[in-house]
Amino acid sequence: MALPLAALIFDVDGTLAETEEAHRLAFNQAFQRHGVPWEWDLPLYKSLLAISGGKERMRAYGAATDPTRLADDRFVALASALHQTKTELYTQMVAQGGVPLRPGVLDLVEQARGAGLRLAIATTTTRANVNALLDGATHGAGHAWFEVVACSDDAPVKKPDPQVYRLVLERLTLAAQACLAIEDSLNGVMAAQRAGIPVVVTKSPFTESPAYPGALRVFSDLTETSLSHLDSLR
Ligand code: XBP
Ligand code: MG
Repeated sequence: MALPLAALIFDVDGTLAETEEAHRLAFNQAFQRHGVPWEWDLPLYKSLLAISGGKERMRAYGAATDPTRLADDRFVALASALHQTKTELYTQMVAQGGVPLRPGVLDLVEQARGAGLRLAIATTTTRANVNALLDGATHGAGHAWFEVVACSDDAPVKKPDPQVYRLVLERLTLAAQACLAIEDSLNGVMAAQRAGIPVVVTKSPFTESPAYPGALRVFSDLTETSLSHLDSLR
C-alpha cells in the first residue's frame, strides 16, 4: 500500500545524466596508461554494462578474455590502480561540465523541492564521480538538492542487490512505500524492487532493455512526466 510520497531516489549513471560514454572513454584511457591491451568499443561496453560496478566489470571482462592476466596475483592491485586512474580521468571529464543533466531532471527536481519532498541518490558509482558530476552538471547546486547520497563507497554490493537502496531508506528513515526510485537499467529496477521501493524507468541507449519487469512506467526521459503524474502511478 503506497504511503504519501515523501522522497524521490535518483540513480546517477544513465538517469541523472548520460555518463556512460565518459566512463567508457576513461576506462580505455586508463587501460592505455597502465599498458593493459584492452579496448572497450561501444557495442562491447553496452554489453558489459550488464555488470554493475567498474571494478566488477573489469574483472568479468578479464576472466572472459584475458584469464592469464586475471590469474596473476598482481591483478588485484592492477585492477585497483586501473579503477583509480579511470576515476581520476572520469572526474576530470565531468567536473568541467562535459556531461549535462538529462532532459526533465532539473524540472522534476525543482517540482519535488517546491513540494517539500526529500531527494536522495542511490548509485553504483563512486562518491568522487557523483561529486564531479554534480559540480559539472549543476555548477555545484546539486550538492544541496540531495539529502542522502549513497554510493559504492557506502554500499559495496552492487545493483541488482538492494544494498544501496536499503541504505538510503535507513538514512532517510522512511518506509519504502513512501519513496519512488528513478532508474535507467534492469539492474537498477531490480535493486529498487528488492528494497520494496516503487520504481520508474527513464530509458538510456546504453542500458536499454525490451522490458523492465516491475517498473511502474517506462519513459524515454523525464520530460514525459511530472511530480503529480509520478505520484499518480503509485
Ligand atoms: C552505473 C554503474 C557504474 C558506472 C561506472 O551506476 O554500473 O559502475 O558504469 O562507474 P548507476 P564506476 O547506474 O548505479 O549510477 O567505474 O565508478 O563503477
Ligand atoms: Mg544507472
